Amino acid sequence: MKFLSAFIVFGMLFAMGNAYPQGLQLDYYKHSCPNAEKIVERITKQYVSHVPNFAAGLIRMIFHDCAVRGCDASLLLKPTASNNQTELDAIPNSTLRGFEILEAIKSALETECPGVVSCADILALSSRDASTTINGPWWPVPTGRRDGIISLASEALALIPSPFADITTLKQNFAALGLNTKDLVVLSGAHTIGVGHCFIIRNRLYNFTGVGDTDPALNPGYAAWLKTRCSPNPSPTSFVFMDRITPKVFDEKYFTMVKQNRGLFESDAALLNDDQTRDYIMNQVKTKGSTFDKDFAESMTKMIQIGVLTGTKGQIRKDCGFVNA
Ligand code: HEM
Ligand SMILES: *[C@@H]1O[C@H](CO)[C@@H](O)[C@H](O)[C@H]1NC(C)=O
Ligand SMILES: *[C@@H]1O[C@H](CO)[C@@H](O)[C@H](O)[C@H]1NC(C)=O
Ligand SMILES: CC(=O)N[C@H]1CO[C@H](CO)[C@@H](O)[C@@H]1O
Repeated sequence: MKFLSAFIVFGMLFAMGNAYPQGLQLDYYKHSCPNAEKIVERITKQYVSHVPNFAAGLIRMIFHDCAVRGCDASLLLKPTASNNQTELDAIPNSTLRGFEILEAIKSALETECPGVVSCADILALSSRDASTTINGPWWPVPTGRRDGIISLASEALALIPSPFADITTLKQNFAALGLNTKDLVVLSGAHTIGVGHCFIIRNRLYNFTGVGDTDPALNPGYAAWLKTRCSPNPSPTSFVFMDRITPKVFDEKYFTMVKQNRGLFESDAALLNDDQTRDYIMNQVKTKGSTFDKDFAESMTKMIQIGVLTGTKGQIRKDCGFVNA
């Protein structure tokens, strides 16, 4: 009997062809909402081709979602009277951007096929489409995620890695998500696009150990340049690009920055303090043979499957900002 059911399960997997262990599958909405993936792609491209930095916003957002309670769109839940401290209220989320894209997609999909496509899948698909829109890598996005109903600021604060973290802590943060040290260095390469706000590097530039000093791990010439962009009392909106060499291109130049001690955050610089992550960086900056695009696609494929809710778990939210009434 056991043998028979194992045989049936195997047969089913084989017949589906594209089943993923977590219960996701490619083109999950093929019958229930055949245009879903096209709609996500069209709207994402619309926004990202006008404002390429939105790609950075979406790629960061999928990380922050998957890092807390898995990729269940818990990140998108807005504070309510009964829970006024959702993930959105956590400090690391204070600079997220691109929510309007997800709202536009959700609203189009609710018109096309109401109550069918989850917010978690929308975010997973849209962040991939954002990458390809700026000529970044493509990765397969199996779908069938369902949306979570719990979102806690305290968890976001505990689980999203801090820009002040050292290499040991970063490795632990990633291990807790089922991601390894290679994933850590590869996914950090997302900092090839997008910005960092001055208030985050203020102490690194002006008061690293509390005596008015600068982080010695930061290239002095680069520190001097950063100080011209970020004052000791920066406005909350002032920022610099993380990859000053090619700020808007998805390439391996982030690793060149880190190698030259020009990584923006302590967490970027920390990648030089471990044999495996340092070796990876040195290999990417060689003139020939960066494997970054392919590696990024592989690590993203892993990341977007973390802790997903499938089957009868969770729900399909009608409004990504709120649990269904
Ligand atoms: C390794 C641990 C990580 C730390 C400590 C970290 C920290 C940060 C910080 C502090 C910012 C600046 C936010 C701002 O000032 O607006 C940032 C931006 C960003 N992060 Fe990370 N990050 C990490 C890993 C990742 C991963 C795994 C991804 C995605 C795969 C990612 C994607 C991004 C992107 C694209 C931006 C730019 C956002 C924008 O321009 O709107 N980061 N990160
Ligand atoms: C959030 O809720 C708690 C407990 O219900 C309350 O004490 C606090 O004042 C609320 N905070 C805000 C910003 O509304
Ligand atoms: C630098 O840090 C120390 C210790 O945290 C603090 O007492 C001092 O006020 C800071 N100085 C500036 C200029 O922020
Ligand atoms: C995008 C978003 O909702 N950001 C919020 C994140 O948390 C801060 C407080 O830490 C809020 O002020 C932001 O509005």
